[in-house]
Amino acid sequence: MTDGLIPLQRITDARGSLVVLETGKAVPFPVKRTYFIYGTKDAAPRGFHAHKTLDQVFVCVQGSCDVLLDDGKVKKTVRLDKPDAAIHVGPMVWHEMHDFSADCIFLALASDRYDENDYIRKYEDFTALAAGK
Ligand code: T46
Repeated sequence: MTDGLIPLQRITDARGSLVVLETGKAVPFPVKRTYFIYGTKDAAPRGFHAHKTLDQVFVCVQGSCDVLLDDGKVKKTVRLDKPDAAIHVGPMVWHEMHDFSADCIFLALASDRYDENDYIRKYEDFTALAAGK
């Protein structure tokens, strides 16, 4: 479902740190869209969907959150709490983001443009599709 945390190249010098997300290296697809989430209110959870075809890489460039991943068989939670560690979430993985820190900036790199038809937003639809029904 996910290979776990992807270490990102971090270059630190006397001026501070620079972290690299590069297609073909940490990002296993050409990036067509980037978005970020910040200013989360009362750690309100987000996500609660799977994508039919979209590949994404997520990183908390500031702060932290927990990402619950569910492929219909196995559930696991990955904590994102470093600006130099990302996760890859592929198609047909139900994902939820929980416990955002107040300062969290959650960055997403996506393999395609926004398309609401690519979302599976009902968990029962997801489990049926994941089971091949
Ligand atoms: C995901 C998780 C990690 C757009 O118009 N364009 C966009 O590129 C995106 C991402 C969203 N939107 C609209 C759709 C909704 O009206 O922004 C609104 C909020 O989106 P949503 O409720 O889907 O937000 P999250 O945080 O639950 O999910 C988002 C992404 O949508 C999703 O692809 O994997 O972050």
